Amino acid sequence: MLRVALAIGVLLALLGDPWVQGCVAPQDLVSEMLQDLEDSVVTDELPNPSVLLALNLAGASSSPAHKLLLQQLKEDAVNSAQKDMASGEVALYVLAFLSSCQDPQQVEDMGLSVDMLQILQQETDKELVNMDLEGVPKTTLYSIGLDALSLCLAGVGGYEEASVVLAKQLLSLGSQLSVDTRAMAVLALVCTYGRTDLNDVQDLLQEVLSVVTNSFLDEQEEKDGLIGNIYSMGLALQALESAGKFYAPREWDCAQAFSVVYNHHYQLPTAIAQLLPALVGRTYLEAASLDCSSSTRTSQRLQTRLSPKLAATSADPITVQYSIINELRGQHFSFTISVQVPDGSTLLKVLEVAAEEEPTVYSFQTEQTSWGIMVVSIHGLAGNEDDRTYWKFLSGSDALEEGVGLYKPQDGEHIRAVFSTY
Ligand code: B12
Repeated sequence: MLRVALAIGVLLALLGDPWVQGCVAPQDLVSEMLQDLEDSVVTDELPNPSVLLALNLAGASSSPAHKLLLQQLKEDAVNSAQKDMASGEVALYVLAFLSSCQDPQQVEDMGLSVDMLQILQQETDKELVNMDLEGVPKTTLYSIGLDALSLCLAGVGGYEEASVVLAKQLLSLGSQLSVDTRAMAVLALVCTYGRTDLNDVQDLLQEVLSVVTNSFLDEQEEKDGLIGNIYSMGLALQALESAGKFYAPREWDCAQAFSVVYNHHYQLPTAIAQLLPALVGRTYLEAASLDCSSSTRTSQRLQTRLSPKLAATSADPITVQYSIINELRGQHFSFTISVQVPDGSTLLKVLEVAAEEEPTVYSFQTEQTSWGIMVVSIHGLAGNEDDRTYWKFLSGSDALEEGVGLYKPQDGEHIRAVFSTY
């Protein structure tokens, strides 16, 4: 087994250089990612619209997994869009349906029908009203980006207003906004720029698109290809691929940016789903203009993968300090515990062991989301969308770039969960 792994390692090293030459990823990598996305479609989990969107953009629309996922999303849409979905979620469903050549105004399942565009317009209005009254959206600016993009691609009203709000926020908040939020906004603004007839709106969008895309290029130059972190690269690449004319005549060294993502092994389906379109030279902007009659998937999945056993965790225990801190709401508290877990454990294991050892202090609750397990409550204190609070995880003073289900602490590390606002 070790010999096979070494042989693959040598092969990958030999293949390494040519991979980075162009700005379309090697077919083996694309096939592997497509397979991971298809494998993520299972009957008993929440359907993920980003995965369907990515499958469609990558031309993989004829598999049983694609069919099942489309069916699951329709079922979910007719059952919960009207009562349970926030604007960004509705927007993602609209993108997924558009990219499957399904009419989002008439999503049907089990004799029920729902107009997702009408719901999207209503939910976007609520975001903008909140923005007007409170200075912050009902959910997030990221979601307003998704809303504006979906409305624009669907060709219905409301996207110009949302785009202008976004553009002004981008100008005033600049790099205080995450790369993910700015990249999603770029996609929305590029779409609006292409559709609006209003000259003053076009001028504003042109200015903002130039500022934001140039800031991405600056960051890429400073950080050897990285824009934000490895999980924002998918959207950042899509933004730069779609907005070339706004940073022209400046050139984009796309190979440098692509090399960053080739050096990381993405596992989470949502991370892969945001990245894969960019790796095949596509962006979310093409979601409504795909030819659904043909599926272009040609290559076979990379047959030999490194055995997961090679990455298996050893049983040696490590010690992790874990603190929970609330200095924000109600009764303030701060507790710290030292926990032993096997080396290679995820942070979730640390939280579980702490909760087993002192349940009255460290008990916590989680929710399954498109990015995996999110911690929603600790010590009886829950994050709340209305007052924009959540449990933020830090190592020392650095915010973690992964959730508890993925992040693996080191021996001696001090993890802090701090009740925060966003
Ligand atoms: C907005 C946002 C948040 C908001 C969500 C608030 C809200 N009500 O919408 C807040 C501030 C709470 C948040 C928190 C965190 N986030 Co966040 N978030 C995002 C962002 C920018 C957009 C997500 C979104 O709205 N999608 C659209 C909606 C329609 O889709 P959705 O699936 O319904 O969205 C839900 C999930 O995305 C979930 N969520 C948001 N962040 C995270 C992170 C993790 C690990 C999980 C499991 C779930 C989750 O909240 C959304 C709303 O319910 C993404 C960027 C991206 N590229 O996707 C980062 C992103 C998903 N977040 C990330 C991270 C790291 C975190 C934190 C772990 C940061 C920290 N150090 O504490 C925490 C989660 C901690 C915990 N308690 O478990 C990473 C995840 C990377 C990874 N490998 O898992 C991303 C990709 C940003 C990045 N590039 O680093 N986040």
